Amino acid sequence: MAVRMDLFDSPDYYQLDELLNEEHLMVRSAVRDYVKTSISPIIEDYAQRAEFPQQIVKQLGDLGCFGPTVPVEYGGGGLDYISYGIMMQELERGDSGVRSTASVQGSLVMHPIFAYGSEEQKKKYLPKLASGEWLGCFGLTEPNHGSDPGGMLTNIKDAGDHVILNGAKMWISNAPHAQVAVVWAKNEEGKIVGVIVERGMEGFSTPTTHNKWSLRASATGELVFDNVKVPKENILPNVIGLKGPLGCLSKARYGIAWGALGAAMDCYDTALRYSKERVQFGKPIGGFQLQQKKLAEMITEITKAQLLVWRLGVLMNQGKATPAQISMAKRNSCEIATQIARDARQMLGGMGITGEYSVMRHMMNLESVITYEGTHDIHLLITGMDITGMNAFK
Ligand code: TGC
Ligand code: FAD
Repeated sequence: MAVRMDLFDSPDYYQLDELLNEEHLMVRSAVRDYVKTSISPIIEDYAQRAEFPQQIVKQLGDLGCFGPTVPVEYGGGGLDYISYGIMMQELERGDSGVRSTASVQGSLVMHPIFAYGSEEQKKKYLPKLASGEWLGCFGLTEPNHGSDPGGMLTNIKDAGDHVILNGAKMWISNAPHAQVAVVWAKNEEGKIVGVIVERGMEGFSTPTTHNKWSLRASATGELVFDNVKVPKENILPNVIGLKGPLGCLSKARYGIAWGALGAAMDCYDTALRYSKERVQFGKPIGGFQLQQKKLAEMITEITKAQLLVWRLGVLMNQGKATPAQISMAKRNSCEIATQIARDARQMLGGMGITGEYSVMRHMMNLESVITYEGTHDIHLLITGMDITGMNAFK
């Protein structure tokens, strides 16, 4: 079953396009065209079958969606953070799983290699990851350490010219198809380090996670390390401690703040169009006050969130955005997108539960998006700690 023809028209209630430069608009137009022609026609089928559309890896690489802020000399796009945000918004407008593929590759795999890697590591991995020749994944979460990654048990032990890696990661996006994994593990001093693990290393396996009702077109898996011999040259030399993975999460959370908004915009646009076409009691349902309330609240929240992520993008470009500011935007976009998807689904009545429209898929996807990269509650506590100076986590 294919989703209906993609008629998406982006809401711009406060003329925010005037805040974008020519490069931003070109990026948006290229990614929007790609989503309309290559994602919307196929994504519903893949989601229904719970299958990852592997062809998108090369396509996203060709389009420049992997590592857009990484310098051109390493295969990245050399673009600014607003362009990166717009890309994530447009991809997630199509499907959160497609955006996930790009966020993981760019922010969680290429970024740590770029920011913390040796020159040899950068030259070896970044161009292949940027082009989509290789797919990467990021292993932080463990079965018993999700919100509290600092307690991780995965570990490395020194064995001369290599280390021995043991442990397990779970809920890892892209894992079943990845050639490369950036894995966070404790060394013998109990300090967290990043290790690049390649498919084919003996003792390394990536079992698929089945039975998801969310992000069905994104492949999720485990990373299992059973005495894996990893050459020491695969350890990221320039970072130690939890700030390594958390620094990557800041980049990815920024992308999600824009991305979840894309899903919200698609749900709003779909509900608005439907409300003008669907007639009950002799008039379009958009003429009833209760439906207008939903639409009016959706566009208000979308407009507020658009302003928030745009300003955050400016701060990112200036190197001034704080992790707590990023948390606020990630949390807000996920919250409003989840609510908008639920309201849009109701506005579509029975049709809203079918794959004929994108809203139920977005609604289910957003349950993952509001959970991964730090849950809704964790981001609230980050804001709470930032404004009070008191830590309510522990
Ligand atoms: P805490 O003591 O607060 O911090 C440890 C060190 O890290 C620094 N730091 C950050 N650095 C950069 N960016 C950030 N966002 C940072 N947040 C903290 C901090 O300054 C400190 O540095 P230093 O030099 O003093 O050592 O750490 P904690 O153990 O108390 O934990 C804090 C907490 C709970 C906020 C954090 O661990 C957290 O964010 N938990 C949520 C876990 C999470 O987000 N996991 C995501 C897994 S990856 C994923 O979900 C990918 S989905 C991808 C997709 O498909 O799109
Ligand atoms: P828990 O940490 O067990 O939390 C359970 C509940 O307790 C939550 O509501 C949480 O908010 C709450 N809670 C926890 N601590 C506190 C506290 N101190 N105070 C108040 N409430 C608290 N991880 C990766 O490393 N790489 C990936 O690529 C990746 N991809 C993912 C893809 C999908 C589809 C999903 C669902 C997850 C993915 N994750 C990934 C894992 C994700 O980051 C974690 O699921 C998330 O961080 C939450 O961890 P948890 O599931 O263990 O929940």
